[in-house]
Amino acid sequence: MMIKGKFITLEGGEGVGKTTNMSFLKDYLSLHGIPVTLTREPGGTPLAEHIRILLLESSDEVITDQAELLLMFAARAQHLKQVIEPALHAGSWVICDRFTDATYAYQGGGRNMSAQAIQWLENFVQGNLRPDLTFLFDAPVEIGLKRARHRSSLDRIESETLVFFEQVRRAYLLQAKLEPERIKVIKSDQALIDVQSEITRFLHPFVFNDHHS
Ligand code: T5A
Repeated sequence: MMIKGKFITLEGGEGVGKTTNMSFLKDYLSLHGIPVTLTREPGGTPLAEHIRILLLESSDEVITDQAELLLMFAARAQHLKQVIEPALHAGSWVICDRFTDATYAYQGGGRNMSAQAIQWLENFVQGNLRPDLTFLFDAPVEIGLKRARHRSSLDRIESETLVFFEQVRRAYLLQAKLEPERIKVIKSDQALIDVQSEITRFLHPFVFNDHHS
């Protein structure tokens, strides 16, 4: 079946503003008559949301790195079949708060899991499906963590060390360097209005080239 919608993902470290800017993106697309589906990872379906709880809740049992990686992809497999692919086939644009770039950054960069293993799972679970456009919200680690801490108590992954989050940030920025066409880096340690004008600068040509051509 042909994919008619576009797949946009929002990425970045903790508290950098992905969720805050999701409604801005939705409003922009809706204003241009584009149907939008909003979703998130890990999560997006009842089963995948259960997996999210398993992943983010602190527990006495230490989750192994391999189990964490496989749970991320188990949630993703369900989410893709139940939500993302049907929406794209129906012509909706999908905006997803985190996707596989987060796996490369957190499990790859943060946990040092092999990129080949992640790539194998990516191909197995997603086939050819990749995001069409990704916004990477980037800010110094301390700023994002401070915002996240201010918003609510920290979950299992948010309670990792600063070194871990520096590795995550480095991995994300490296991905953006390797794929500059798809991944647009948004400087997120500035006022929200400036963050959103940067988003618009990239989103506008994307919408007009792809939707109105
Ligand atoms: N994970 C996920 C993996 O390890 N591997 C994977 O494959 C996937 C998919 C959950 C965790 O799962 C991990 C990564 C995560 O640790 P999540 O729920 O998306 O993923 O995680 P968080 O990053 O924790 O989500 P947050 O909601 O904390 O961060 P956001 O969405 O980036 O930030 P947001 O929008 O909630 O903003 C945080 C606060 O900052 C303020 C907001 O008002 C809010 O209070 N804010 C600003 N303040 C000032 N200036 C600005 N420009 C601001 N922008 C936002």
